[in-house]
Amino acid sequence: MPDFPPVPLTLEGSALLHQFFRFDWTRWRSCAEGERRQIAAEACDAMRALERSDNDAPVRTAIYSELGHKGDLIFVHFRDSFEALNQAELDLAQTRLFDFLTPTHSYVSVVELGLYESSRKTYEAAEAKGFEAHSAEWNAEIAASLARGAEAMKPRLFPAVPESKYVCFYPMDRRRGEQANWYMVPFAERQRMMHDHGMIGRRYGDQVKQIISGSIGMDDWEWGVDLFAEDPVVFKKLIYEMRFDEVSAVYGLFGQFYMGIRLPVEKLGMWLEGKL
Ligand code: 76R
Repeated sequence: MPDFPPVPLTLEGSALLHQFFRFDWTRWRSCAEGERRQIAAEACDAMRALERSDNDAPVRTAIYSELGHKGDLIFVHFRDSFEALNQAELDLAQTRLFDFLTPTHSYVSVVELGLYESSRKTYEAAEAKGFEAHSAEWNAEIAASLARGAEAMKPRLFPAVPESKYVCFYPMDRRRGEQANWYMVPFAERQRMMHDHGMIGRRYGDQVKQIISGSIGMDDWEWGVDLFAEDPVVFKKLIYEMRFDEVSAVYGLFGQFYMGIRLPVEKLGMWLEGKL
């Protein structure tokens, strides 16, 4: 087998921020009704601007009503750069509604397409041309291949936030234990396992939209998993089935799970009155 770098090539796209907040219902209810109405109207205007850049533009910030004790509201922001992402965070912080929100969690990551299949082809093609790994010609060959891939994959690298009713988010790692260590597994083995993973996933393709974001060096876990669906039970079925898949069964480590119900901006006012 050719001797190529162990790290698969990846393509990166949108910068992602997930924000999780607890809403201070007690303080909210103690506000005068007129003031509540004003704050809600102002928040809806701010959220409308965050949600889309204009009326016909795709969703770039989505709000979710969070289930369970972990929090009350989830804000998911997709932006073209980390500056734009931070600006969205700052814009939200300028609203008076923000005074009622306490962060419970957040997650920073970047949309990542892992290229196990094409990495091998790219590395092999560079080797066939006689380029030594990490030499100037080799770097140029890899960069050109990645640039072609980024162009072809643009819609997947810079997706809209899917408008599905439910979101499921959780962070995960690949195990680095004494017995099972993903990062010591030969490339071809990992490629095979990722292929099997993709085949299971594909069967759910019409029911679930997955967006994988990488967060190595950005947040506390290695990946963020976003699943979007119209039926929340599909999350359970898909994730359950994947638990039996080698790559999850042996190498998957999971953080906390968060589930939310989509709250289009038009419904934020109702939500603030305690109605979904
Ligand atoms: O992006 C692609 O469609 C290509 C195939 C593919 C890759 C490279 C793919 C397909 N995934 C990829 C990468 Mn995935 N995925 C998860 C989880 O709970 C668990 O056990 C795991 C959490 C789910 C539910 C899921 C769903 N995937 C990854 C990576 C990066 C790892 C790396 O590079 O080492 C992680 C961490 C990860 C985790 N995956 C799919 C799905 C689904 C539904 C698909 C099919 C998508 C489709 O074809 O529409």
